[in-house]
Amino acid sequence: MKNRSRFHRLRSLVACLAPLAASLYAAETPVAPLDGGTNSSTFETSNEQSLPALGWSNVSGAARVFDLATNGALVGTTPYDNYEVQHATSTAVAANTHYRVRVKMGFFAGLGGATAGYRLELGTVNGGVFSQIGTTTGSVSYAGYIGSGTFSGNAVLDVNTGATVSGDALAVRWAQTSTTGAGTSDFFGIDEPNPKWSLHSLFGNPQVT
Ligand SMILES: [Ca+2]
Repeated sequence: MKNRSRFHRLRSLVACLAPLAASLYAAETPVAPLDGGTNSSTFETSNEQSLPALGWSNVSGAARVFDLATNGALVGTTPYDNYEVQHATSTAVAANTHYRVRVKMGFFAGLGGATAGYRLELGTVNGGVFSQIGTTTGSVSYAGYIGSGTFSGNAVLDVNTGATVSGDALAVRWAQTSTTGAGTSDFFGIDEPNPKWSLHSLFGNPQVT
């Protein structure tokens, strides 16, 4: 009887904790200023701006904010050339925190046929030096014209920090690492970069949405 009673108490405790876990899943806060609403995230500038612009800078190659279409995005300056960009945020890295970085990707091209590789990183910047916390890579195949709002893929990076962190400002890096090249879609780039943080959950990280 005693063991059965303990079992019931444990089951009640789990039932009580479930809503708490659900609320932790939902509690994601944007990393300013990449909040999904400012032009640093949306690139809706109604013009073309070479980097550095809107807090973004070139790491390698050359890129630009391009909004001479319905939807603005951040793309390379030279067709097919690989490039890497960075945004140093105004938010310091925190200990024991879950970060999720999302970015949409696509091609400023009417011509199909390309598959492009990418690398997405979260890190910190101190004195211009980038220190990586986490990274993910993948590839995206052409699905339509990003200028009219058709995205070809999404990247999601999940990172958990430990008990000790630098306290430096968070930074997001994204790179085009490969492309099919001439005769296929050019100008592969990003839109709506939107890193968020949430508390660690004892029940695992939230599902990708
Ligand atoms: Ca946009």
